[in-house]
Amino acid sequence: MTIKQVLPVLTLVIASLACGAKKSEVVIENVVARKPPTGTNITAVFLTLKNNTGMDIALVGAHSDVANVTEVHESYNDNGIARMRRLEQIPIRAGGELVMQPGGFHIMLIDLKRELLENEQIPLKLSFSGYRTITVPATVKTMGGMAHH
Ligand SMILES: [Cu+2]
Repeated sequence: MTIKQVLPVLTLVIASLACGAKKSEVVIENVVARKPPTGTNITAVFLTLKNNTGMDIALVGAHSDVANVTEVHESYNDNGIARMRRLEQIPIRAGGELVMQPGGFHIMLIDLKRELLENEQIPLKLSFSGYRTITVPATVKTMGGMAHH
């Protein structure tokens, strides 16, 4: 076999291994904590979550050691005014995806205990109903315009 013949085979093997590892799992990616503007002690975390468990689950809570209070939030538009509210849970169907992004779902870090540094990784613990608790690293990044609380 030439290298040109081997490479596609290798790629397939690696792809199927990666899929195998993610089977029956909750997969969380792109976990970013917005670097709070100077003088503020509140910020939001965004992420993408894929429910590959084959069961309906729900995100029911979050915790991070860097904040005194961590809440699951949703941004919404109230007659042209951007507001947020706390959610008791966010259901994620079997095979479904939860996208947390500016203007929508997010995790709110309230009353930060210390400054967050650019590119620092902070641990974020996510609690579910129907699934085990997961801790993922959130990378602190400066992000463009989103309304404050
Ligand atoms: Cu919020």
